[in-house]
Amino acid sequence: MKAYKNIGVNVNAAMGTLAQIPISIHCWQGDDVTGFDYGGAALGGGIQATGNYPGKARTFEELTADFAMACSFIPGRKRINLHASYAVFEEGEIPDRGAVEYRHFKPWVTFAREQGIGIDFNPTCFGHEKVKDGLTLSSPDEATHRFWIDHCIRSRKIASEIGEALNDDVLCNLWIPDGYKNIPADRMSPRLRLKDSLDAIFAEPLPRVIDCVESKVFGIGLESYTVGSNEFYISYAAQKPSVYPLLDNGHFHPTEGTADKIAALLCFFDKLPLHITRPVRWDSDHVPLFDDEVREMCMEIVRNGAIDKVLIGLDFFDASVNRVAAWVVGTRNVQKALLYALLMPHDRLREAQEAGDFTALMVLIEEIKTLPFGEAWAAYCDRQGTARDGEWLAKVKSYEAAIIPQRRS
Ligand code: RNT
Ligand code: ZN
Repeated sequence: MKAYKNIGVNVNAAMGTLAQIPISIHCWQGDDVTGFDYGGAALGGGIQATGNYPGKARTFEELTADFAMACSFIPGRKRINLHASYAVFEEGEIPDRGAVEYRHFKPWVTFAREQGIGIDFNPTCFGHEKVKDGLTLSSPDEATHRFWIDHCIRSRKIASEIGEALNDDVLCNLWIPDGYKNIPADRMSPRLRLKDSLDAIFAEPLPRVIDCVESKVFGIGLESYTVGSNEFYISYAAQKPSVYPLLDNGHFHPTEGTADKIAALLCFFDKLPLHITRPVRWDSDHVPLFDDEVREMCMEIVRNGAIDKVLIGLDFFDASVNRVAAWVVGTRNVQKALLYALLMPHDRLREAQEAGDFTALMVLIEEIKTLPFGEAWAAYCDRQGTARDGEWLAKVKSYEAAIIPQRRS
């Protein structure tokens, strides 16, 4: 890998750094965001999983088996990101979103320990009968917003107990679907109610929890108004030191660049959680590719020395392809993008920019694109004892051939 040496980059050091960057892999790619409560009520709230690829996981056992299979092909440090809807209820217990407790997540803690991974958490404020007229925390109906406030407080407590059990910080991310299909007459009242709800939810500091709020521009069926907009949550987080804004790169207008937002928010926040996804014209949650957008986001993380500040999470749910393969390729793509970013001579590039030598800057950035990156990635996979590209798909396919017939019911 002389080519990297020639531009002043140490490939070994880059691989060592990459191995330490945890990626929080969402559990919900494994079952199209169905969850274990309410027998898979329609998602709603602007999010959709499309496709009917056979063999999706239906139980805790199936989902964890699939996740573990995916993890075996993903190098480096990993976490699993859970939703409250993945509570594991006991035999005979009636699944109840409003009554989730830490005990329902103990099987996940055991699984995480076995896998040597961390856990992150999310209250699930969608796909439920208590969403009223499209609203949860911003609902004018007292019983409705109280129900969801209570659910969010419960979720934070669960996150805290998971953190205590694993001796680790747990990111607890709040996303709500609240919004309107048609033009509202009052854009402010729902936001003021959301603000009050958030104050109630975050009133009690809890150990081991990192709280964040996820904004969005619009959702399918909620095209005209989103209560939890970017401006709303950035402002909320800015005035609440314990709460961080989460950026999902599917949640902005299509020509907005999320990479640029990372560099802006890092000027003010000491932590910045991300959902990396692939929006295709909208928040479609396709599997992330090794593409310009993901690479550019990773460059901002690396070149700003923000590896410990940016909490990298994934958020996609493609039901048209093998779900285990989707996890593997999507996560590996993000790791590839991180490695790509780690293999850039950022000091040299910055010096060129600061000196006003935009010619050298452009030439260097373009020349980096054709360096033998594939060799570096293969060397990293070897070093981590994980399959190289070209070596894992056949194994996922034989796993699939074994499980699909059992999951036909
Ligand atoms: C929805 C948000 C949110 C969800 C998950 C399931 O648009 O991106 O993060 O996708 O919580
Ligand atoms: Zn998201």
